[in-house]
Amino acid sequence: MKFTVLSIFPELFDSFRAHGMVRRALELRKIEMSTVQIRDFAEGRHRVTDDRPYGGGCGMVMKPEPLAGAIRSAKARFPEARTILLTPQGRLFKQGLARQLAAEKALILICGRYEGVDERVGLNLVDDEISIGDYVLTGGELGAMVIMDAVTRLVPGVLGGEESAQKDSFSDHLLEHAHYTRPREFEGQAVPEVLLSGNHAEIERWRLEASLVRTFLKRRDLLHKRPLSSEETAILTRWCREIEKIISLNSAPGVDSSPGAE
Ligand code: 4FV
Repeated sequence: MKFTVLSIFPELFDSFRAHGMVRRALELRKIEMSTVQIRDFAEGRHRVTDDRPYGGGCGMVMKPEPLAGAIRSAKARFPEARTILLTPQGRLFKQGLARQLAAEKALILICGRYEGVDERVGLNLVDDEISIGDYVLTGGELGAMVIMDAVTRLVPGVLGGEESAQKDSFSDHLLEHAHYTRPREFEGQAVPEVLLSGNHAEIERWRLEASLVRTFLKRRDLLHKRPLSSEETAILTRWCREIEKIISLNSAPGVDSSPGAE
């Protein structure tokens, strides 16, 4: 995977590429990452990259010419690259999109600044507009880092044996189960016995149920989107039975506990 990042603050990526998994992926040559100073494509002594908005209003807009120059120079180096503009108007970045992008050979990530970039850039030179969330940032650089981080860990060979993207949260639209490590007892809280049992089938069952519980409690919307495996159906059915038993045994007198009663 070859990343090219276009920004007026390319130095922002120096620390990002020098630490952790991204650094290792660069060292293993699993990814390449180059930054382009958009100002290098701006005219004039001051290499201006922004200007006042037509129609008035506050703030400045990123000029089309320097951006177009930077995009075309990056495309000349990586003709197969997908060009992505980071913008709140883009489609929301999620694990599924990360998997799609990880299948590309090269990505050109365009980082806007100011109030945004001239609309004609998006219309003619951009394949995808992506947002990392419904909030407004001062620049697209953090979005570019989010995408590069999430995509890099999906590049085969980047995550070592002990790590795997297969069992990620959202990899199957379930939140990940709880994780524990030493010590066995921390401030009076013990690690669930099953995890110390060495019984891998039991441990897998516990982890699946833990994921289902978490997803049910924290992100029920995810459960509505995915087909249930027979094992998951069995787990949820057992919960329903237990909940119905509790209701039938303990519901306050006079409360209509029949299924469907509000
Ligand atoms: C953003 C987002 C974002 C908008 C104007 C940069 C800013 C400024 N990018 N997801 N949310 N971008 O807020 O990706 O140019």
